[in-house]
Amino acid sequence: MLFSRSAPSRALLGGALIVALSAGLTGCGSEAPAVTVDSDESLTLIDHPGEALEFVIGPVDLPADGPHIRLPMQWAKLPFDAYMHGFEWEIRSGGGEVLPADLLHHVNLIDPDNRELFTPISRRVLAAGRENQRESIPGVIGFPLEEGGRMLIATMFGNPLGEDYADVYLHFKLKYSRADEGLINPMAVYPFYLDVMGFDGVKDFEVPPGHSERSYTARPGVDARILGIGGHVHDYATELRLEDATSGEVLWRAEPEVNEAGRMVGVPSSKFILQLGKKIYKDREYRIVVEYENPLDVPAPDMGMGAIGGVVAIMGDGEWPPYDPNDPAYVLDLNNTITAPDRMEGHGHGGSHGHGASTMDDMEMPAGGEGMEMPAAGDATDGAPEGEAEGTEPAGHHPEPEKGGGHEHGGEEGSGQGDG
Ligand SMILES: [Cu+2]
Repeated sequence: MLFSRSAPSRALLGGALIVALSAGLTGCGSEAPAVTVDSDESLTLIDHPGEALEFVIGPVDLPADGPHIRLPMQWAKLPFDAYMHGFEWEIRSGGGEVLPADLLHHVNLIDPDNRELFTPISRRVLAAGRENQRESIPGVIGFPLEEGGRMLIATMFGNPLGEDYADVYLHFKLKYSRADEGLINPMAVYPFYLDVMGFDGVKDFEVPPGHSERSYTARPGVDARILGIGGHVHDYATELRLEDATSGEVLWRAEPEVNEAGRMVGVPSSKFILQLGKKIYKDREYRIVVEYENPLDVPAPDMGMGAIGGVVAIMGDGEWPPYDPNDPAYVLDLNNTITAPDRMEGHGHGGSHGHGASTMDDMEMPAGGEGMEMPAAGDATDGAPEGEAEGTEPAGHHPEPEKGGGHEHGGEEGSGQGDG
């Protein structure tokens, strides 16, 4: 579904729809963070009727080679029911001039009112960065957006260019079709996300010399069919796969692409829509596995990651499990997500491991689609985190938890590219 660039109506949707978060967290206990909704002039929502909802985020000033600038988390409230079919974004000046895409580090959309497929944390809707400026899925499928639905938006700018930029805005368009506007609605699909490090804490880990692997096992919250899948790894990864933890059957396997220099370029993605998807069942366990072969005699400089993102359709009359606002994992994750702007940036990405382009930002879908990354909702029917991390690395190599921030892919940093 190509995005046709007709003249925007620039119908501003008004302050009531445009809200931002002034994160009022109620401690760090087991209560869900209280989210204070406030008006905020740094986020504007523009509807391009029948085409796209555009978030305009900014302005920020970005000094040459300056530090990453993470904006406070923002909220948008969706103005109507629709199906999302992809996105595209641009960086522009206040005067409308298109600026280099390098000025965006990443932007992540999170739906706090739905959960992930495999884990009880809030739904990762999409992650975009320098490597994926546009993604789309065929018009016959779409991610349902609900009127009044809340979308958390985490934006990080960066300026690796040797030149100052001032008055910089992100223009992010969610491409949509209105529900009930056609003869039939698209088939609903949902994003999902699974990480070898589980769903809380940092997402990168030390990669020792030689062979190592990491895995994580979890159950989906509903029977589903995987329609598209992609992944994200760092240098020296040799394989990323998703398998049935009981039978060992491999549902998806990818070997990362490397360039002449041996650096990771990306993870090939796959789509299964023509086979009606790879079925996964809520009473079965699935394991994500990443393998590394580090040729150095020291730990890999960029550390390691292993994550899968894709889209699923619910099977039969199954229902996505509701999120549990009191689930400790949900609470912890949302707290981490909301407070991320206040925390230190992590080691960032070395720029060598093809981030956005590779990880869940890279969902290829049929019909010439460019792919869309959408993590999905989850599992944990009884509220407790169900997965088990199974790193095979020597113990004691986990980076410090969250605080000093490694990357927070699952949550916050889905697609970021690095500090280069
Ligand atoms: Cu990474």
